[in-house]
Amino acid sequence: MLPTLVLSATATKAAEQTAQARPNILYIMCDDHSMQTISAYGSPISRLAPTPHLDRLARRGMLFNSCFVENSLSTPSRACLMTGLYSHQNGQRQLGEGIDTTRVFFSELLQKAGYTTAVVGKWHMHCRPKGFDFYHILRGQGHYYNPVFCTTGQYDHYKEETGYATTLTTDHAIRFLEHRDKSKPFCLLVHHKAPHRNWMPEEKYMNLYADVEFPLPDTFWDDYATRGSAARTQKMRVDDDLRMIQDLKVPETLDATDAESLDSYYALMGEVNRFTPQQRLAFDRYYMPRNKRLLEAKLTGRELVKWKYQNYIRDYVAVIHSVDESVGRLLDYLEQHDLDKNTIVIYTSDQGFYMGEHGWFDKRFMYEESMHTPLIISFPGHIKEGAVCHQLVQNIDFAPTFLSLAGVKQPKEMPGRTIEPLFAGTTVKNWRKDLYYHYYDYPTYHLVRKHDGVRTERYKLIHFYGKGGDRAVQENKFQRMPGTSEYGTYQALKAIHYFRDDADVDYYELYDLQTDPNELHNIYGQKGTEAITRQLMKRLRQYRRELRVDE
Ligand code: SGN
Ligand code: CA
Repeated sequence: MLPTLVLSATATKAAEQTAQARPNILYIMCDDHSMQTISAYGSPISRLAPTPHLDRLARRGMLFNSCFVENSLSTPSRACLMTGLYSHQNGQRQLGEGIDTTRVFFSELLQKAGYTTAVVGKWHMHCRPKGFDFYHILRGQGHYYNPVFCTTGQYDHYKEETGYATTLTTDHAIRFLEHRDKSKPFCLLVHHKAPHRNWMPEEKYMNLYADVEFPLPDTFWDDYATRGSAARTQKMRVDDDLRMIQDLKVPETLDATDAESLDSYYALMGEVNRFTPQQRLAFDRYYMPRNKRLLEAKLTGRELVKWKYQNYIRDYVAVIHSVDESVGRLLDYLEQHDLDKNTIVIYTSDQGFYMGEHGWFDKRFMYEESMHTPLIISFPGHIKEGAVCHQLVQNIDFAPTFLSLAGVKQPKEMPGRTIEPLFAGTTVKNWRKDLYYHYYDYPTYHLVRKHDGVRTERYKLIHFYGKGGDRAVQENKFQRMPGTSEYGTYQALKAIHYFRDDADVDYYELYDLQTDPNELHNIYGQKGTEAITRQLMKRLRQYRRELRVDE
């Protein structure tokens, strides 16, 4: 027996040494964080609300200018991250039910390969965390203030914690780092709830941007003149769909005779009633005088819309300020514990977000601000400081990247590829030239129609399709299944006649991103576009066929 024991001890030691040579992975993902609000990307909004710690990360590593999601919505995006599969392959097409839990999560493979794995913050999947040694996760969308979390071994048993979600999530991340098994490399996913709607800033930052006037995006007053109906029938407009009470935090506008107004009031009070007296004081101190000024000003028309825009952005970037601080705390921790050299740090979001472009908030569309997502990676010794990458990356690539960093073979069924070759900073020749996108979550909040399409470096072809209202439900598995959250959402929206005017749609749009980066001119069907349209149509059909999208 002795020789075997000796052998296995040696083998364990060797395994530990190889494990230590592999990098730690720190993956930080926000919920709905737009590139427009990260100053490293340089947009006008971000210049007025800078993010010094995210910029520090970018200076230490690589800023990706062309990272895209495959389905711009939270749970589908997370399912894509965990499985490395497109939505139709992992089952998570819509926001509620869907994930095929028989699919392998990359965390399981890393764990088997000797990594200590952890996830903290917003999980937002309709299943238990799989393949994690440690988890400390929020319930569903989570709350900003005094949220409830459940922890390893106690899935679904939630306990309230006093404080702000971003800070608490960071505390739990650091606690994991402190108590982890230090003989193994780690993979830690820090998933913030922030800056998801209704954009509740931390009490000390509520008034941070109170006096800043943000510029309106060039496309703010877009009239959708050249587009099909989907851009017009959505409900995600800053003017009509931002709720005065819940989103803009003006409970004084309550109209108790109106069901939607009451609903919005209860939703805001659901948040406000969670406050400690001190948090409540901070909220009242900022929002009450601001609201008083608004009501006295009796704004109407475009002036009121501009007020909504300013206050939407102010809250959103104040929420980002706490996220940026969290990034700073995590980077400091790595430096102070000599972990910065052998840790790859990845910062991204589950999708992009409209900061008033085309008059919108929210996401879902294949138009740039939503499909495009931030990606910043630092990896000392492997990525040169201050590098920029323009090549096309998609969230199906994250799982393959983590696996290759850990020396694990990529399962055949994962369609993405590791982005490690891009780290060298030179153009990789045999890299992908286009991406496939598919959004399915209709009919539901914001009424964005189903669509799929192809984006190349220069062009974008989108196909909007699907039946209207009730008949669309027949196409969606979970929406017609009583007991599911999809069904519940549908019934609630139907009760307020949300889908009243829906028609069937089936049409294409085409954009030339080089001459029209704001996607204001749909050129589909125009003279001179025949060849490129044919080419993109062919590619789209090829994607659908190869990926077996319709099966
Ligand atoms: C909630 C939000 C929507 C948002 C979805 C999905 N409404 O339903 O505005 O689009 O989440 O967001 S809210 O009034 O409840 O805030 S996602 O990031 O989870 O996909
Ligand atoms: Ca999201």
